[in-house]
Amino acid sequence: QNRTEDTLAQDFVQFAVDCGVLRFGEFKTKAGRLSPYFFNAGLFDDGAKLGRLAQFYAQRLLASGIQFDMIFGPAYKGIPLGTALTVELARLGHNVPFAYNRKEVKDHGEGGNLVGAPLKGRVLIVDDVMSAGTAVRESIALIQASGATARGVVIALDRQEKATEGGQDVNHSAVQYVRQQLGLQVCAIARLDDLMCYLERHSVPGLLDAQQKVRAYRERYGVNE
Ligand code: OMP
Repeated sequence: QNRTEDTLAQDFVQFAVDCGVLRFGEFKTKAGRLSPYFFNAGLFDDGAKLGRLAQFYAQRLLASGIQFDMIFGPAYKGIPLGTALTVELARLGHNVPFAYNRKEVKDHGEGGNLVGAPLKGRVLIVDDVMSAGTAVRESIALIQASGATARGVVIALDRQEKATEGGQDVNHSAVQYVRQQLGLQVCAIARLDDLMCYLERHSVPGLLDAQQKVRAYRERYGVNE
């Protein structure tokens, strides 16, 4: 696939910029890297934006051919994303069960930390961003502990940067690790390459050197693929 002609990804980057979800400046990532861009999925913050976002996820997911029996949205951000995607898939004629977890283990009522449909069969994880890969590993462990199989991951943005292991940078990305070492299928609506392609054609108001900064970041922390 020629990523420079990936119109779905370009439309998505534009949509994320328009929503203020994708911003340029100086941000610290969870892995402690100083990033010239940040994707904050929490700012898909009204019904129309969430509906449009779900369409992007569904389109990418259905085109990927990943086979799954149910959807899992990891707390916190994966919950609205998974919900919106599940509703959109049902609208398109693919009704599947949905589950999510809570971070705090409940000791009364129904107990446990899983909510929704029982975790079983081939599970698709829905999340926002993969950077160093910490979040997705937690979801996979949780799914396995329930006796289900983590089959794939769909994310909005693949930052295509070096994963970390024991606090050290390694030479593969989290997405590469999940694909190659864990054998899961991964699809992303857009990746850092698409973002760079977008920056070649669009200027960022108030920021002359966004393209240069993102390129330098990719050189320092990015992986080859
Ligand atoms: P990893 O767990 O290192 O893969 O980082 C993924 C998480 O980092 C996401 O689920 C977010 O909580 C956060 N994040 C973003 O939301 N957007 C970004 O652009 C970058 C990060 C990040 O901190 O790396």
